[in-house]
Amino acid sequence: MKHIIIGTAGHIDHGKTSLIKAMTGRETDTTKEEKERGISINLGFTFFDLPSGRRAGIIDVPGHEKFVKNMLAGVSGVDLVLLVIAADEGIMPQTREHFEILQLLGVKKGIIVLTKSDIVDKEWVDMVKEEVKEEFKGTFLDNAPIHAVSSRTKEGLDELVKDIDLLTGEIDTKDVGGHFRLPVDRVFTISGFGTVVTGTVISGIVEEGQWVELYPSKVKAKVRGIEVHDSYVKIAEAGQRTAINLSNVKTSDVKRGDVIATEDIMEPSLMVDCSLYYLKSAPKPLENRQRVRLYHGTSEILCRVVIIDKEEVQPGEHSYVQLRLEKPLTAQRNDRFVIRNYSPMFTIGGGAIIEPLARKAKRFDQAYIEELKIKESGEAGGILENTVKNLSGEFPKAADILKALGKNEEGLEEKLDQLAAEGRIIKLSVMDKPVYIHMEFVNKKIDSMQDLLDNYHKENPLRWGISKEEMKNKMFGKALKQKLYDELLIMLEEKHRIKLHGKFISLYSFEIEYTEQQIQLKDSILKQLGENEFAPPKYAEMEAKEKVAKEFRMVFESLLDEGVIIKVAEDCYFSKGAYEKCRELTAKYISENGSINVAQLRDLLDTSRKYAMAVIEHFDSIKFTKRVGDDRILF
Ligand SMILES: Nc1nc2c(ncn2[C@@H]2O[C@H](COP(=O)(O)OP(=O)(O)O)[C@@H](O)[C@H]2O)c(=O)[nH]1
Ligand SMILES: [Mg+2]
Repeated sequence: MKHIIIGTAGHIDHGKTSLIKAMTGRETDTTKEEKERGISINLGFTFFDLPSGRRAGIIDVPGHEKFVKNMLAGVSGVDLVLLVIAADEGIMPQTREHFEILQLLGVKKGIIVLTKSDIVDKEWVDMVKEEVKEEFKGTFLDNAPIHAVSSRTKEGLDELVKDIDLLTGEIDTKDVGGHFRLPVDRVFTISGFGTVVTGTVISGIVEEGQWVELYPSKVKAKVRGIEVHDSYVKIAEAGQRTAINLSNVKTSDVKRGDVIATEDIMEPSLMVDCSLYYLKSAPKPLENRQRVRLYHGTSEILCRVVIIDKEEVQPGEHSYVQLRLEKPLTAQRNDRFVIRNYSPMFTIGGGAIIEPLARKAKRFDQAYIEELKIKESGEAGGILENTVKNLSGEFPKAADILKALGKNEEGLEEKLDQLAAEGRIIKLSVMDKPVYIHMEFVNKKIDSMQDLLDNYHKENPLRWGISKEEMKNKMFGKALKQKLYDELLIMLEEKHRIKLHGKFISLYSFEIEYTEQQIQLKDSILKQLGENEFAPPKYAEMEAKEKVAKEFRMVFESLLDEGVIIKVAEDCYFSKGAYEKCRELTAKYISENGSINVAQLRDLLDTSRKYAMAVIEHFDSIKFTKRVGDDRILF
């Protein structure tokens, strides 16, 4: 399943909060102060059910200049941004600043929403549209849809929602394979529960009951409960807005800016190396050791910028820098960040973290700069990893990968093992030669499998899921060998992505839940089968006693899936108890008498010849008994 976060951005009073309310019916300004002053101060959270059935999380950010810090804390997990511009005012300072931040953080998709269309005329709207197109030429918003709407009259909202639905459909699957990480944006106490933190899961999955680590304090805590969009869940995944109830920590131990993640995966550091883009709009060059504000995830940390490869950085230039932090930061390679001027506060640049655990760099040290370049391009494993990614659909062995690389690769298998250890690829090794597939390929498959299962569970709430065979045909076809498929399924279950029930696959957290009426049907079926256990009634006879044919079939099939009843022959079902008893009696009879025939079985079970025949043929077919002339012996 895809999890999507939609975020707002734009100048204060341009109608962000009103737009969210008009679309979702829910208010994101929730504090007393926000309501009284009529402005957003902190982040607002809600969700939105799109026409396609997808549910998107929504983060509404404050537009006021003074609260850009809060905006930054919200925007790091956003997939699709609604850049809100009031049609009467047009582009304003925080329209630009928010846009620059989105660009620096690598947000890739957006829609431009011109609000308050009800208070301007059409010519004016057209003029603002032209202004907007000009402004965003050559950026990620070039060619983004532009919608003129009114949250007051609701004009244009339907078309906007349609485009939101369309664009969210194109968003890439998140990194559920990586380690679990959640930058904390709120912390509070709920009496009787204790500490609750909220945030967007940016990678991996988190499960009820697991231990996590708080960074940078390195305090360990246990996940007591998880909530996503106001419902309790067992698991939350990358891309979901999540509230986590933690035990073993006090509320005062956690604050916005901390990261909750898998244990022992990161080390906080006071120095990080980065590739920095210094904004064209910055008013003067960036000086060495200038004090700035760093924004990463939901944290704000003061630091000094040591410029490694230049005397100073001119507006519009790129540079390698080392940030010397006043408080420890817990980051991973390739994380994005933003820097703002110390005072007055405005955004001056941003980029990616290249080395989260840096050693002290000397300025203009060529060897150090070269090392940063290599780390930045991620060369070493990159080409190999890409090759595995491209071939994944064919389930390649090392020899296939070598061929596709087109050059002799020293120690290929060790390198593949290394990628597997880093969680970038997966090695399946049940066959004589292992097969390697890329995590991204697996994640896409998991997504489609979960979508299929989600729909299936909705339509068949009493069945244990889709059969393994059907799933294989739908997802992989013949390209995947049965043994590899079985191993893949086991691995997916170990990662808690799916659950296996005999020959069926379900979502990991799926449980069959009977309604009152279904429980009555279940009891009735078992009672009827029990009354005459070796001469049970036919399906139609049992069904005829109930008024609800469709429900009856659902319950009946679910009992079959579960093995509570067993199909012995066409339209002949035994309860599990009767079936086992019948097997025991037969085995005992044969061991005492050497063999059994149909008439003897009929008398043994005190049933009719028809049923005895059905039972004995069934026993032959499952190789429990074997036919010798007219007699059966044990197989
Ligand atoms: N006429 C009109 N007023 C609007 C519209 N959307 C918002 N407003 C008004 O503009 C003001 C600011 O709206 P708000 O949603 O709080 O802006 P935000 O600061 O961007 O979240 C409020 O007084 C709203 O009632 C609209 O579509 N039409
Ligand atoms: Mg607002």
